[in-house]
Amino acid sequence: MADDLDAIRSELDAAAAAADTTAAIEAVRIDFLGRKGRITELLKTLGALAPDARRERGANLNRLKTDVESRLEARRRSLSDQALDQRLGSERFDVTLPTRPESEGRLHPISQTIDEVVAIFGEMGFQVAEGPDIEDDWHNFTALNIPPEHPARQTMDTFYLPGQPGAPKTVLRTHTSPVQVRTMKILKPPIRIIVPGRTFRSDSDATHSPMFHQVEGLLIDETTHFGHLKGCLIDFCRAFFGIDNLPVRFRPSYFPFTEPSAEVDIGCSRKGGELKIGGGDDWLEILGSGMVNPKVLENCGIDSTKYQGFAFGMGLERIAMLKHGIPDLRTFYESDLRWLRHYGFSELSVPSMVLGLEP
Ligand code: 2NL
Repeated sequence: MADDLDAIRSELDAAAAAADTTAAIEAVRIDFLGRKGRITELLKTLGALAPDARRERGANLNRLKTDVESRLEARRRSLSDQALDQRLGSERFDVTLPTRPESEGRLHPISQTIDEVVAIFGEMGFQVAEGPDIEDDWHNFTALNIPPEHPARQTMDTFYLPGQPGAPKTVLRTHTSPVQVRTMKILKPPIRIIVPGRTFRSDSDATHSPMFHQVEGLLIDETTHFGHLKGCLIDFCRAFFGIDNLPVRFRPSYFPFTEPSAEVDIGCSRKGGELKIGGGDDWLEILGSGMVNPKVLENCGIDSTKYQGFAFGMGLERIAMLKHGIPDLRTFYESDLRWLRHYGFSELSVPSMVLGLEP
């Protein structure tokens, strides 16, 4: 009786070996195990046997059935391995080929300088704040203790927008300070922010553009004092210009929004008309600063008997020109691609002066 099963087994071996597509393998499966398949038909005859014979024949048939399944599965796997080997043998991929040329864009020196300044103050715990280019008179001037008769308010310095009758006067912000004003009105101290952004003044010549960029900073806490202002700005100047022992000098000055106020100079030399930052016996002004005037704190809803702080501001074009030797302010806004290729920065260049803060 088992002989007929051995015969089926050898027929299976031949059929499986001959099947060289998945469709052919499926046809073999149907031939043996399908609803009218040869093994299926044999299983149907079991009922006619005596119990002992049925048990033995049943076990043999079931073994044969699983053998068919595993034989066909092995055949399927061997076919797909063969197909893969063939692809790997015929397809070639040259990993030594150079990549296709791609043109990499450049970061504008203003964007790069903002990134650098943000990286340095970010290390010191400052956050970046932003606000609108169009401001009302109160946020741009009044809150900052800039009196109505102050020359900065004159039309010759400020772009006034055509107003609506009865509505507050609006201007293109002349500095980024209104963003600090808005932040003080919203946040409770301690406050540590820097505000980079576009600013506007009605002024245009070789060293002034009607649109330019500033970064201002503000730090307010209960015990903040002038020593903190000095330490913070000395660290900034040294990190930004990448010179560890850069001389930094604080020179008394006046701003309506700070008291006392100081201009900050860095050491430089001007030999033979060439400016060199660092050594030498000359000074170069790079930013303005001071302790926030208590009137400004009160205007912004901060208790000036409990809190005090310092603020500073600088022109981004100016510090970018000094650091990178860019001679002409007007070239910043000409969108000349040759200029950008020369003075621009790769997006992959990480602001390196973060390391300048390390001891
Ligand atoms: C400069 C001088 C400065 C500030 C900006 C400021 C802002 C608030 C309160 C107090 Cl909300 N001060 N800003 C303070 C001192 C100097 O800028 O030469 N900028 C180009």
